[in-house]
Amino acid sequence: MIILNRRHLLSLAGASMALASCGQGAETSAPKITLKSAWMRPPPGSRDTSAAYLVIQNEGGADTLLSASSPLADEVQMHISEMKDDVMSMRREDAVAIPAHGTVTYTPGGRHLMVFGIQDGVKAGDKLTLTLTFKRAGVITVEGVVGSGPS
Ligand SMILES: [Cu+2]
Repeated sequence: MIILNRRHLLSLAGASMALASCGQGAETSAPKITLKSAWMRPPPGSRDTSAAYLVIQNEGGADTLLSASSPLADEVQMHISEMKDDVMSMRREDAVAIPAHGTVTYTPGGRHLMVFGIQDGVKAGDKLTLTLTFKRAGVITVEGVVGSGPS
């Protein structure tokens, strides 16, 4: 015989209610995505290429990041840096899985958004707008900064 104390019984009741309210369960429930901590390094010298970073937080079902863009640049690509035979290299990702109830972090040394064709005069302190398109959640925009880290 299994004896549960009152506290366990209450938490079990809470869990089953939460499952019931999910309806179809975590796999098929709608993604609930929040973008935060967006920033981009100022393009060095006369170059018009840089890298941008952000945190993709998902409190719902699984989704897929399909593309990114910014009004201050011609093109934004999803990239990932990898260490292979002591050499750091990067490759483009066409789609990035966003797990259910998970977080995907774009940070220096790992995943980054490669920003091409940055407009002249973009400098530290400027506002950064990034627009990400997800398979299920659609288009989501986040405001950030140009600088040495998230504001
Ligand atoms: Cu890159």
